[in-house]
Amino acid sequence: MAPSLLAAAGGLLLLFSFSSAQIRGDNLGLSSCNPNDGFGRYCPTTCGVADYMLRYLPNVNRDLDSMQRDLETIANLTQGADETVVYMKDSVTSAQKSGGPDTHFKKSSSILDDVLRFEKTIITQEQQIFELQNLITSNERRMAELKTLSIQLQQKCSEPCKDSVEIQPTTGTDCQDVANKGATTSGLYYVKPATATEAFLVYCEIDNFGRGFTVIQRRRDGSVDFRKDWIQYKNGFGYLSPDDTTEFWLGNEKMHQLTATATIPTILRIELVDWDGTKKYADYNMFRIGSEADKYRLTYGYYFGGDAGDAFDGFDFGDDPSDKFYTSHNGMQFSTIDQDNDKYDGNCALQDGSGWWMNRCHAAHLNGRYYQGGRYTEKDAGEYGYDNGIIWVTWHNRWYSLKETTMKIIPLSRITAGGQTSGAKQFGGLGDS
Ligand SMILES: [Ca+2]
Repeated sequence: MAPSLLAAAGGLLLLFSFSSAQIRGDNLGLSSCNPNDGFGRYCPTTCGVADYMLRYLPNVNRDLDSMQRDLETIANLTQGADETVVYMKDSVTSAQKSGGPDTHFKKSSSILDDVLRFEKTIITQEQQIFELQNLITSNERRMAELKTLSIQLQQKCSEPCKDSVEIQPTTGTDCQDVANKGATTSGLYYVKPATATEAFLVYCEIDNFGRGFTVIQRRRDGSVDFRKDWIQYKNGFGYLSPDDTTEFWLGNEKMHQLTATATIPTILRIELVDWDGTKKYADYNMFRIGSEADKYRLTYGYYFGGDAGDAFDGFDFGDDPSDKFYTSHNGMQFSTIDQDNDKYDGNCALQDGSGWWMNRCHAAHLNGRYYQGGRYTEKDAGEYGYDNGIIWVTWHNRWYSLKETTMKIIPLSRITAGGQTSGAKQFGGLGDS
């Protein structure tokens, strides 16, 4: 029994050290997985799988280590038993060798003691074996569970991940191009501006006039945290949805590609909804986002109209005569919590927890923190206590955070020709077109 147990223990040790080595091997490289939460709502990402594995690994490794220790203990005990057997054999031999009945009696009682001790050892070992068997069973069960989970994950990820999201077949350089090609439904489309190396997904808002707005920013319920770093603002974050139900930032690089190469002037339309459900808008002509080398600088020609007022031009808060100058946004570079490109001693983006074309700092701030109900105070604003909500100060003051925002672009020609009178009225129908 002892040798076979040893063999079994050895086999188990081998088996488990092999499995644990394998899992640890898989772990290599995954720990440096760079999370990218851009638009991956419907399929588990590589990072998601890695996170999942990493969460499981420590427990499994711990269990394996503890099993290994138990097995070593058992191996040691078995060796002890072997030694006892050898000792007993020796005792018997020496008893046989020595003569005299008296010595025989002494020897036999000593052998009896040894037998009793040995029996005790056996009982202890049996107990240990029983416990070990339980441990093995529970570990086997756990391994089986892990295998099932891993198979489930594999099944989820092996085929090209099938999103239930409908992506429209028409493609173009932007949403107006898509609409020009006959697309009439708002939804998700692939577009590829002239300088883009690959097509990317956008939400196109296509109205009854055949106008195709490319949506570049959407806030609606605070479900996405807009406190992101430079890379995230560059690549975009949040979620695109075919029914316009989610929040996102399309990404500075894509916004640059969409606007910088346009041959006709681009209109930026900003649509805002407050907590009473009132909707207002502001249009800017010749809207352009610079390259990353120029820190995605915002420029526009002029305020083109709207009923929300021209907050991009700055605002006189009454604190200082320079207020308006230092809160205007035209010509400002983009700043994030980790990249300070503003006109202020500190980092506006860090203090306000957002990414935006900060001056010193803002009169418009559509990537601000989401405040349910709208009204907030310096105290609510956290560590720095500055106005950090979703602000359009020519409509509501800076301690009022808007409920919904949309930033979308369209060629100027489509605003002025056909459906031009529908500017404000059309916005009245936001969401039901
Ligand atoms: Ca600064």
